[in-house]
Amino acid sequence: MTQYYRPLPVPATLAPKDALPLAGGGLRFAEALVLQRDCAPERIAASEIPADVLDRLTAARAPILGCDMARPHLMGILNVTPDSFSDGGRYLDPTAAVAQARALTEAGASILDVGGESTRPGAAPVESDEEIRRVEAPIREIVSQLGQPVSIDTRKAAVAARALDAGAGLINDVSGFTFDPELVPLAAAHGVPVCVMHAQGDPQTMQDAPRYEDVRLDVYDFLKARVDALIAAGVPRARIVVDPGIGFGKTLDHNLALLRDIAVFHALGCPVLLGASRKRFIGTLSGAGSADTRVPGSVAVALHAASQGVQVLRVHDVSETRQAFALWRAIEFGET
Ligand code: HH2
Repeated sequence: MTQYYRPLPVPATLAPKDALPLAGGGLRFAEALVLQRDCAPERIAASEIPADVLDRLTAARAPILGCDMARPHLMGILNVTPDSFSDGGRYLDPTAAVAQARALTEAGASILDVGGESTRPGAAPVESDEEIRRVEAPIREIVSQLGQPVSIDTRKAAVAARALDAGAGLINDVSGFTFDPELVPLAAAHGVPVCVMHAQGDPQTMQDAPRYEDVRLDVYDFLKARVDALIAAGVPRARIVVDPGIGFGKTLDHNLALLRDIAVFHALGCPVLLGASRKRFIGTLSGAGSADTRVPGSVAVALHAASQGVQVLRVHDVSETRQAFALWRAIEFGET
């Protein structure tokens, strides 16, 4: 039976002397949980983890778009769509999009994630031409006016190609590079980093009845297979970011299980990205009905993820999340 290793991270100030660095960052771990299908987790010393897994858990990650992966970064969300669940219709005009990009940058976003197709549950697909029309001008303007790293949130090679030409530097695909067979070769040919996200089903039907044997381990296996496929196609591990895909074909319990054990994904040897901002499960748990009232819950999830060593947090509320991170890092790491 396959074993999966979920490190138990603590800040360096609280770690025992023999603790190891988690992904080359400021967190340490001296113990891990062994997760197995149909078995209770077992707690072991880090020294009992197989050497190849331990190497991937501890190795420093290469920078992504110039961002040092030894500390957490905020990826600001910029949806140039009429129908995104939180910011739909607000940034369709390129001038408004650039103004929001500037605000997100000033608030502390390291990367701006620009998307032209909503992938919220039930969303209808968008033709490539329309998606290109939405994202191309804003990306060109953001890169030329702000010089800020941009990722393109798309499932389509035609859209990604035009976005890269306009200055985007990372391809973020919520289908985990399974939707368009041309997207992997494009990423390899351009030598750009990618974010490979797990989703079960497509946006129109994914929330109908998602099912897993063990959501954490099923998602891990999917991401591992996609990382292996990307490496085989010429995208090295150092350029791959992994994301468990909160809300994409997941129930409330699935989302919570993934968040609780998110540190297991460090064993893939890639930076981990999390996108939970303002999503429906936060409303379900807190009673916050509209997306824009889910900021406190979103910040709580981002802080939890950062405490587990997640390197990139995809958020709408950059300023609020940054403030929470500043306090957390001052208390736990003595950074003032
Ligand atoms: N979530 C959304 C879109 N893109 N990309 C990654 N890597 N991870 C995510 O969790 C993720 C994502 C959905 O959120 P949003 O963009 O705010 O809404 P919409 O899909 O309605 O545009």
